[in-house]
Amino acid sequence: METTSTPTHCPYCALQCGMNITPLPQGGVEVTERADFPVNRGALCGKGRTAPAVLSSAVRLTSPLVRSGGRLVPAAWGDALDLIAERLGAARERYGPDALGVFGGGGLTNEKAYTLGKFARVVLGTSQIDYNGRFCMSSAAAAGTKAFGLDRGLPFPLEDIPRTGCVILVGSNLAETMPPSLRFFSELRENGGTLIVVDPRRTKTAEQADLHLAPRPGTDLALALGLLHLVVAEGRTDEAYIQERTTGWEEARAAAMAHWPEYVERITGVSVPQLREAVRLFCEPESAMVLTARGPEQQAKGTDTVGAWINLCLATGRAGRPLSGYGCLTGQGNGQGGREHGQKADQLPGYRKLDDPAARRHVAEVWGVDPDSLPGPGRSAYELLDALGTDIRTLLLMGSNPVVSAPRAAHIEERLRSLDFLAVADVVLSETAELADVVLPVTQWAEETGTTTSLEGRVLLRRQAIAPPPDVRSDLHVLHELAARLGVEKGFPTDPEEVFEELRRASAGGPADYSGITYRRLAEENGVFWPCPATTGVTDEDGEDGEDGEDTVLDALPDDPAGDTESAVPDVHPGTPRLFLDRFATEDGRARFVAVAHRASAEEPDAEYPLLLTTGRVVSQYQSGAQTRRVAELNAAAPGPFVELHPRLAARLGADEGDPLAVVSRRGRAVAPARITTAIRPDTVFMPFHWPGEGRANTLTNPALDPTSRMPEFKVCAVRVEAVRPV
Ligand SMILES: Nc1nc2c(c(=O)[nH]1)N[C@H]1C(S)=C(S)[C@@H](COP(=O)(O)OP(=O)(O)OC[C@H]3O[C@@H](n4cnc5c(=O)[nH]c(N)nc54)[C@H](O)[C@@H]3O)O[C@H]1N2
Ligand SMILES: Nc1nc2c(c(=O)[nH]1)N[C@H]1C(S)=C(S)[C@@H](COP(=O)(O)OP(=O)(O)OC[C@H]3O[C@@H](n4cnc5c(=O)[nH]c(N)nc54)[C@H](O)[C@@H]3O)O[C@H]1N2
Ligand code: SF4
Ligand SMILES: [Mo]
Repeated sequence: METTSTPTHCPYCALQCGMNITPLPQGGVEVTERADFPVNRGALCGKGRTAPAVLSSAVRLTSPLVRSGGRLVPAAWGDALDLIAERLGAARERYGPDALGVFGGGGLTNEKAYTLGKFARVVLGTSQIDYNGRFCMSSAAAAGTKAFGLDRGLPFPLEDIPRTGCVILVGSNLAETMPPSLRFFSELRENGGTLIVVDPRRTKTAEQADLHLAPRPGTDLALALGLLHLVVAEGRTDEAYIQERTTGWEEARAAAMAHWPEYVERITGVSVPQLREAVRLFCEPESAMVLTARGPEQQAKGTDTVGAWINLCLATGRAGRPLSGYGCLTGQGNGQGGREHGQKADQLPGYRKLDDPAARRHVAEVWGVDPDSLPGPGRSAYELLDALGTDIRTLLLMGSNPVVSAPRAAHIEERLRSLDFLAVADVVLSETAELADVVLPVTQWAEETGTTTSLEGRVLLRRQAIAPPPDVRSDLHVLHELAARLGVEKGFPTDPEEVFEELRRASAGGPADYSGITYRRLAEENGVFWPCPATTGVTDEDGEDGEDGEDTVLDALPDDPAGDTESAVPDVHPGTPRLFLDRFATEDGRARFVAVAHRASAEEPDAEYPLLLTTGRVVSQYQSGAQTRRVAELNAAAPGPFVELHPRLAARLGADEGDPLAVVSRRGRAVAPARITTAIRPDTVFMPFHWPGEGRANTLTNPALDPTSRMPEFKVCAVRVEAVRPV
């Protein structure tokens, strides 16, 4: 492999920070600054900086493992793949295709997510595929689609943030979860704009805010409705905008008016003067934004909650206008692209719907199959995991570690154990891989090429910088080999660019249209924002235009209005950094209000479980920790779980800093040391979810699902906390 440095992107979060990777003469690689990528301008958080440690880690997987005599033992690739194909084939024979489950991840590149979805539908013929993005931003995606007709996390680049007047950041702790992005908010404040943070905890992010609202977990819906009530009562609505660009205002207004400020104060614990101050800060400037993250979204009413925040934007004319809008801060490295290309239960590539006949025809033609052979929509992530060992007999898992990250995790662990057969492709022996019958060692980010789509909707090229270890193969190789063994010789290439070329055709004319994007463009430009249709049409193999006459969402979208994405290649679509400036992507071009009302969380405190548990992240660990718990520097900074609680609650329990506490919910019991701080409400405790074992937060969480998005309620459940007495 060459020894020069390669510009690429971080393997972890959706910011997809740019970095250079340089192989070192003594082996290993060095991460160096890459200042040309505008999102991070060279800055990296500790996770990104130390990501190479996982490449050279002694505990990374370097050979396939097959269970034998109860233990996982090294095996040859051919044998491991034969075994998987044989077991999947046998289960299909015996129980039918829907007994074969597939589970993917939002960290997988577009090429992998696309191929995994195609593999499930074309090779296995199963409807039972979903992925961990369901646990991430699915509520925001559902609400965005409802309101705007299209879900792209941010409808504008992050670079717009410093120039708006006010940002309300709802349930995002980006100072820990996307540290380099904090710069945009500091610049906002330097420019005279204001930042409002809504979080039950006074987080590092909340400390940066001009106003911090600390609602009781699970009450963001009431909070947003209370703010809208005040907007109306204070005459701050934008009537002309509502008339011209929206529908459904009367119903939404009536619903909001039932949420009097005093009533909202009682539900949320946010005082009326604070509500008024928030409305003033949001409404006075010419432009403003609302950004949500997992706080309000990971609730059994997440879709309605995000809908209520969008209502606030619409009523004040703050969507689809320059420097104004609603956005969701998507989380995983390819959290955006991962939800567009078909690993989701109800979806086909290009953000098409699996139950749409025109979409089925288009994609079936690209895949060279009969549209009627494509299965229908399957179960959502939690429901799929919950069905393991009953309806679903085998599982192929790529890019997730549900033993740590799924809600009600002890139950899901037991479901995984009850499978007839589990195959896991991973880079390390995750807690889920430990349960597998076959484990396949796959290449990591710096050892392979692929595209990701960042939280801005910017499609990026992650380039291979180094050669993988000898006995490690790519996920695409795994799917190619399994397809061949299951009788499908063609259509599963191992070359990512070849996959991307097909993805372009499959996405052409769909909402997330990538047909005008090529690897060459991605290499020459700093990414391209979708939608980016091909200006001349993408040619199918049979020589016909990829477009099949469906209505394209592009009819509803302006060309790059700011004109700031100059293409190096003439006569190509420049991509679309900013959406909705002329019209929304709905049929009539108008944004839709939703009429929603406050409702309680699925589980409210009672005498037995008097407190609320909420969960989230710390800066030095990533997700289930499968990767970051293998990095010494990160482990030193964040060695294990903890229970964050208020001094008053600690005093009541007789607990001192560091004392072990048992947190008990209806699902189970977890034990972790106390971390006492006035930064949390006295009625709430917080646990990060990055660790397995005794301190696993997800032993406690409630799998109550949002009726629309099927998102579990990670952010609220009822618990009691007990001091653990030495025996
Ligand atoms: N260090 C690190 N960074 C990450 C990740 C990681 O694991 N570690 N994961 C990435 C991924 S996939 C994601 S999805 C993002 C997540 O990024 P964030 O959404 O910023 O992360 P969380 O910590 O889950 O939740 C954010 C905040 O929500 C608050 N919260 C809890 N309950 C409520 C509530 O009811 N209402 C409101 N308004 N707020 C509430 C929590 O106190 C927390 O501070 O981070 C990405 N970046
Ligand atoms: N209590 C609680 N639980 C939560 C959340 C919360 O806020 N609170 N947040 C939820 C959210 S937002 C998310 S996104 C999920 C995430 O939780 P998980 O889905 O468990 O995500 P990761 O830990 O990133 O798991 C990725 C796994 O895939 C492996 N991997 C990485 N790259 C690749 C690749 O290219 N190919 C393959 N085959 N494997 C790869 C990693 O080593 C790791 O084992 O957790 C959810 N769980
Ligand atoms: S903020 Fe996210 S993308 Fe940037 S270096 Fe950290 S983990 Fe990587
Ligand atoms: Mo996420």
